[in-house]
Amino acid sequence: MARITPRASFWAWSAVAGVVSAAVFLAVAEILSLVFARDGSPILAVGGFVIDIVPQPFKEFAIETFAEYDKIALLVGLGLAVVIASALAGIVQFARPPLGLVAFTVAGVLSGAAVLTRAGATFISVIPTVTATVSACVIVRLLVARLWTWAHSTTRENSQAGGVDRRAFVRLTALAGLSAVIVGAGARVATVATSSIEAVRKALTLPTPTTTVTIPEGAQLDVPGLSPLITSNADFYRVDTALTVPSIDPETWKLTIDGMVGERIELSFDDLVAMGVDEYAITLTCVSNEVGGDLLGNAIWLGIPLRKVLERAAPASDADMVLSRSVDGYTASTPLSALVDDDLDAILAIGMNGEPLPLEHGFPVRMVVPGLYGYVSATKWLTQLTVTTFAQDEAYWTPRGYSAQAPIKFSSRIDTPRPGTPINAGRVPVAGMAWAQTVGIDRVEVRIDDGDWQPATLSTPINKNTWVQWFIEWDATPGTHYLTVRAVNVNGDVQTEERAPIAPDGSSGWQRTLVTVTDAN
Ligand SMILES: Nc1nc2c(c(=O)[nH]1)N[C@H]1C(S)=C(S)[C@@H](COP(=O)(O)O)O[C@H]1N2
Ligand SMILES: [Mo]
Repeated sequence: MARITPRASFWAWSAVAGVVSAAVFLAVAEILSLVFARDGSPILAVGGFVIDIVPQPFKEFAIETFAEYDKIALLVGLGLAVVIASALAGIVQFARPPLGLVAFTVAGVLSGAAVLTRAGATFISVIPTVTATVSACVIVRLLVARLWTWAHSTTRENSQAGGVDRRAFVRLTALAGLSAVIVGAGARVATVATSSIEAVRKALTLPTPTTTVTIPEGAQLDVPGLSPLITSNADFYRVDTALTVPSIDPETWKLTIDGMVGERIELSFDDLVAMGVDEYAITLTCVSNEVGGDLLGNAIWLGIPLRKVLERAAPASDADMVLSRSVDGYTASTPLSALVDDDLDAILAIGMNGEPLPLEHGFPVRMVVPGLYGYVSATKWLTQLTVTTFAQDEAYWTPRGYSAQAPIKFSSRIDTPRPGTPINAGRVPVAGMAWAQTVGIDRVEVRIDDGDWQPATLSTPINKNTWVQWFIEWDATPGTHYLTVRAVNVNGDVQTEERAPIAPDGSSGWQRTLVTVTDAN
């Protein structure tokens, strides 16, 4: 008796053929981009494109939900979309050839377009995608044709031919799938392993600074649960639009200063270092930091004042903005006045806490400007400074719902006790951080429930550009309590109670923490 294969299983197999063809697409694209177009990987290009076009609320949702795993979540989501779409492509190729080929071609064209939107892409960058599209079309056509042969032989009730055709199809599908996985994964691993910039970074010796930062006596309070005064590189927050961290060799790196300048100049890494480096303690803050959030960090940066660097190009007097550009195309708009101000240490940083900049924090050169949110000032993987005007140019986030100019709103936060942690009645330290870059914190006040504002003890500030620590000792009584904190800056301004969301120019309001105190006995 002939064993008739049920119709449904052919649909399932056609879906498998589609997915295997998509795997072939990715494998071919990965191996070719490894060999001759590092920026040609369509999956990364599509991911990068999605990051640039998704509306801001989705980005915020992603950052909130997945935290530092936001990019992995994006890749997993893209992967799922690819599996579903390619399964459908296989099915339509089985049902209505050559619709599957049309689907793969459309996907190929869209991926190619995404590759071309990436900064620095040339027409060579699309060769991997084009070749991959052709390969996927050939494979899906071949596999589905085999599937047809098998489907026909089983309906002819010829069990022997049916078995042979089934084996031929399954064998070819398995072979294509397996080779794709091996080649694709191998190419990706090789790409990562051969990007030797981490080794270059490790081998780099930083120049000795002319002046160093002295941490004053009493700068660091000893309270459990309080953030350290200097944030370690490993714990430093990271925010950027880069799906893969750019690899830049300091040997070939250069900075171009152009636009409204007396002289367009180019500086190598060595030119920059030769200008002399100093240490600067500066607290960097992200505009996406919610009240009480942890998207800020304090580091000792090794760098060169931007005013010295810009001076060489002689900016025009009617310019009012510097558009800084990263190798990956990201841009920030910084007021020219902030970068040439003698009293403000806006720097090009090459070191962070005694090491060359970590790759994810902008290796080899980034900007750090005291008092301005990172998105308008702290360009990582810096490659170009264009002197221009706010009227003429706009930066990455400006058309995406954020202000072109954004000074940091001074603020304060409670690190301990954390909401929800059980507390025993008695003496409880309440402590946290406060920052008012370029101005300085005068005092911090804490309120328990609706009581009076009590002055907190402050740590000795390193300088006006860094955060300070504060603490009070609270005699906690059983029950639930609200702890509220606010800062007063050196100008005498009191931190505003008025709540603002992070868009368009940073959050505001007082942090209020609910804690539950239980009787120790
Ligand atoms: N090239 C590049 N530089 C960038 C960004 C970016 O997306 N790309 N993000 C900026 C933002 S929004 C912030 S808050 C800081 C964060 O710097 P960090 O990741 O070193 O903490 O980098 C800034 N520099
Ligand atoms: Mo940011």
